Amino acid sequence: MSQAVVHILNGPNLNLLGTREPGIYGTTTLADIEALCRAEAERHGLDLVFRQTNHEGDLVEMIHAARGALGIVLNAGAYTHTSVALRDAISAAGVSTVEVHLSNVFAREDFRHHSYLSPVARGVICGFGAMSYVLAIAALAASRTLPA
Ligand code: CA2
Repeated sequence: MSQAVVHILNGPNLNLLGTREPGIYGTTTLADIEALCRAEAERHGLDLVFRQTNHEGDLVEMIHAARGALGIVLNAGAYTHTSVALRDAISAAGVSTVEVHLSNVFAREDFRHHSYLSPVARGVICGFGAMSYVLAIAALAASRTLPA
């Protein structure tokens, strides 16, 4: 029997992690985060799809492509604060989605305090760096046995 799958989707500029602005985002690269996510997924017997794009429409397509998955872990980057299209895609896909952020967006500029995605997300995890992703995978794994 095939294993449940979780899609980890990353938005704009996250490909630059570890190379710029280490004061805010640290020195961990996106490849490092992928490795941590793969280890966590394996621990829970989950398959993993890990993707990044700088384009809003591509993120919409990636959310559509996750239909039927156990869950999505989504760091939509700056689109979190601007995108009705991503919010509609999450609602339409009907897949349990955990919004994640590396930084504590509530400790930053006011414009980062509002998310178009949070109201349609299953939950939100922010401020734990790469661990935000790992915690989100653990939460989705637990959701297989816990009530919604
Ligand atoms: O904290 C997060 O994970 C964010 O989603 C990161 C976004 C930001 O717009 C959100 O408010 C919070 C920005 C990602 C940009 O990543 C960079 C990485 C290295 C250098 C420059 C940007």
